Amino acid sequence: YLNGESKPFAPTQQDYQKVYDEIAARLANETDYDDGSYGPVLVRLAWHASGTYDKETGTGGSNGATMRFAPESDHGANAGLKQARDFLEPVKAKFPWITYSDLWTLAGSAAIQELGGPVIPWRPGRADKDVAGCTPDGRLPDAAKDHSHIRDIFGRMGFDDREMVALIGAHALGRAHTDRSGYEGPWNFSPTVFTNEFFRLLVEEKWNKRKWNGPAQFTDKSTGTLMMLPADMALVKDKGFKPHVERYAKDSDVFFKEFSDVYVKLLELGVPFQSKPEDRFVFKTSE
Ligand code: DDH
Repeated sequence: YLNGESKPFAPTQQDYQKVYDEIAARLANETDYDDGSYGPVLVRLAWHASGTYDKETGTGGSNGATMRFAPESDHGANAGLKQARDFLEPVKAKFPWITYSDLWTLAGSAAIQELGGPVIPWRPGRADKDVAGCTPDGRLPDAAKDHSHIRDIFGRMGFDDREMVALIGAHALGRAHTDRSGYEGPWNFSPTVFTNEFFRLLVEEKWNKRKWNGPAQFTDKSTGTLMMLPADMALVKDKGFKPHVERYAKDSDVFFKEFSDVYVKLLELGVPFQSKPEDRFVFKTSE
């Protein structure tokens, strides 16, 4: 067996907490990256691993970690996520009993908590698949598109309007990179802290089309240093989405609660758990 003992190793919540702690320690130590944290790109890895889910066919989702393989690793939407996968390799080496699918989703949960976000209860149960499990290209959202595209993509995963808006609030974290998506810049001034700033700025700031040679994106009138994607702006143009943007802009607690619920749901799409929802672990955040 993997742990060198004669009985099969059945990891407990404590064992998974050790994995969490290792990820948290690496996040604290590896600050020579982007805005000082790998956290945002870990959140995106967990999302892109999960967001391929199709409720009709039951295919895709976090169960499989098929982004390890081409063609899925080469899908345009996944550009840059090798940084996140490589960041987690030493964790996998230290805890070889965890599947990549569990590790990537646990890392998403850990990153949100370590960056000051809500608790993201998590449970194990994902198995890795081989290259044959790769999902077709085109299942993740296209930033150049509008509200109807967002509803198509997230509707296919089984989410409603409120859940779609809450999920996209993850754009409080991180930034766009010209060498990955072609877009450029952070959504707010604290891209390594989980907040409701994305929504507040979406509502309160004036956003103009950026004048540049890159893809169409928006920039804030006040400083010209922040950005919104066309798909972000769709959230304030659409009647079904906008009320939720306004609720989250006004009330950070409500956003944290609703984000936690929907991110948990995202990470569990299509996973054949033996455990029950009430068996989820709540990990201790580092000091
Ligand atoms: Fe996103 N996202 N995302 N996103 N996303 C990008 C970065 C990050 C879209 C497009 C982009 C979600 C939804 C959408 C994060 C989390 C989440 C980038 C920039 C693009 C483009 C990539 C780059 O250049 O590095 C679109 C379109 C949608 C949509 O819904 C219509 C959701 C649901 C999440 C989530 O986590 C639940 C995070 C975090 C980042 C920052 C990554 C980084 O490296 O920093």
